Amino acid sequence: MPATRPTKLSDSEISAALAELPPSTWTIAQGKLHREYRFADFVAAFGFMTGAALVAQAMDHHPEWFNVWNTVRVDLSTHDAGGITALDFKLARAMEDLAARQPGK
Ligand code: H2B
Repeated sequence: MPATRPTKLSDSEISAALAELPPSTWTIAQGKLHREYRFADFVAAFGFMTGAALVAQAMDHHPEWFNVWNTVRVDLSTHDAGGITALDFKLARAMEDLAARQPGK
């Protein structure tokens, strides 16, 4: 683990960071940064997850997620900090870039 991990963001910091993401994509649900992706099919969904897994491992910051066929539901929070941190927004932005490279529904 790096010597310093980001600290939990305040509600106003979260609102500001959400506003930087594409509209109507990520929300806050149960204290986590949440998004549901729909892809063309399972291969596209799993392609996205494969890319995201490599980014997550490189960041040492891992998503909670659920996949069924073309759908991937993602919940991001920083367990070590007990909430949402800048790392969650960094991973969300990387996921947006990866999702844009997969065929959508
Ligand atoms: N992922 C997430 N989402 N939150 C964490 O606090 C976290 C992680 N901590 N991945 C990392 C791993 C930690 O457990 C290791 C030891 O660095």
